Amino acid sequence: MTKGKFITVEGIEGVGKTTNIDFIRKKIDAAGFGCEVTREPGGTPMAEEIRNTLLNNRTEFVCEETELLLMFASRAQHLKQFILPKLSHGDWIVCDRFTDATYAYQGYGRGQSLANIALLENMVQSTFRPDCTILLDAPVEIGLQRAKKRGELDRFEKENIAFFSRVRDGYLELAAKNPHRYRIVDATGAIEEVQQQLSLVIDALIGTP
Ligand code: Z5A
Repeated sequence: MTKGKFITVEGIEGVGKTTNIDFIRKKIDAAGFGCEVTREPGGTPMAEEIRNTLLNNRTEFVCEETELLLMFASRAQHLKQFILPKLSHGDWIVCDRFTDATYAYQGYGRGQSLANIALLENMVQSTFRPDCTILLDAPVEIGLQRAKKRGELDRFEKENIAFFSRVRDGYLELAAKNPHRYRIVDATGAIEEVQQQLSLVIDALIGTP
């Protein structure tokens, strides 16, 4: 059986990851591949418990190293319990955020060492990397306006514009460093316009062995 493809969807909050992932899944399904949708942090019962620990609002100060290590603890569980077995079974996986989010948020956003993140990435993933990373990109003000419409904000969503600007710039730098893997989609326009661009990206992936 051919190994499935691992597609990650990234971007700042509110750019439309959740909205567009179902569209991507339907296109892959229509091409005749099994497709699973998952997310990070989370994706298995234990990893979802770690997600709650990470996202819950709390009065206790959260140490940056604790946040970074919990992201990778959740990822290790998700990768070994869910992602790798599904891919070897031939399924495609669309994942709402993965390790690029750690570089963007904990690295560029919080200022944690990118070299330490790379060490943890190699420890948890060895050489495993996404086949394609779709970066939904929009100005921070647009993303935050859309995210706020949804109601109560989690611990990350309460960060300020300067933080999200660093995260967005970080993603764009990661995309520039990894052009073979990244596809940037302009997420500023209407949903139909965004999905036209996504169609081209997914069609190209489906057509690639
Ligand atoms: N995090 C981290 O720090 N490090 C890591 O390694 C990982 C994660 C993996 C949880 O992520 C948090 O964890 C996240 C980063 C951190 N921080 N935050 N905040 P998450 O992915 O679960 O949560 P999120 O980023 O907050 O996702 P989101 O806010 O749900 O955004 P979204 O999925 O990109 O947006 P959406 O829900 O699809 O759309 C938002 C609204 O906009 C909704 O009402 C849509 O109908 C609307 N929308 C979407 N597209 C459009 C267009 N094109 N036009 C108009 N309106 C639109």
